[in-house]
Amino acid sequence: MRREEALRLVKQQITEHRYQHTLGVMETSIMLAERFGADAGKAELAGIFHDYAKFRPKDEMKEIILTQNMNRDLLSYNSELWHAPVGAYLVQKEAGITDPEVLDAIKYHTSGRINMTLLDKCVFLADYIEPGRGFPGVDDVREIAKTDLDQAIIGALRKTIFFLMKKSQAVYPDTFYTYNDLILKKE
Ligand code: DGI
Ligand code: FE
Ligand code: FE
Ligand code: FE
Repeated sequence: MRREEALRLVKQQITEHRYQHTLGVMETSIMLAERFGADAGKAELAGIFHDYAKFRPKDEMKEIILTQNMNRDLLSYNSELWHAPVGAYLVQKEAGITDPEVLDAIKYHTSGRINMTLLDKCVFLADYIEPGRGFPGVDDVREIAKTDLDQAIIGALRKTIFFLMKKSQAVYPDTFYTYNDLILKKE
């Protein structure tokens, strides 16, 4: 699918603010893919579609999680987590995206997963460091991202986990698994 067509489909689904974030993630995913050796075309497509389901009604997302046999644990955690796996399902169904690597990068863009692919990593990190993001400490992660993809993701996960804990929110287990996986693989 061409970039213009993909962007047109996504624009109908999300707010203008989220669309600007999407453009940032698209550009940053491509940049990271080129830097670290992932497929830039797949990074572009996954970046464009990563937040496709961000504004779907909770009821609809819940229904999809149940009927499509996704991990039901999701329903016990913050509904902010749901748009990632639901998005992967909907872009296949509604936008005709079939590439399993692209669909996985969308599916795991919020929590990460054990054994993330290079593409997963580029999209996950782009979501955190795209130019529109102003999280405290994001500049540290941007700096690390110039040279070390895994270390930058560890930094992003650490900040996300701290952020959730400070708000006394539950942390989804996959977020911890991703963090541990990358820490344990560090040489
Ligand atoms: O969709 P975006 O805002 O671009 O970013 P995202 O897909 O990374 O989603 C971030 C939201 O998800 C944010 O509100 C925090 C929440 N979140 C991320 N990881 C976890 C989480 N919430 C819980 N409960 N547990 C997590 O591990
Ligand atoms: Fe998201
Ligand atoms: Fe994220
Ligand atoms: Fe996003």
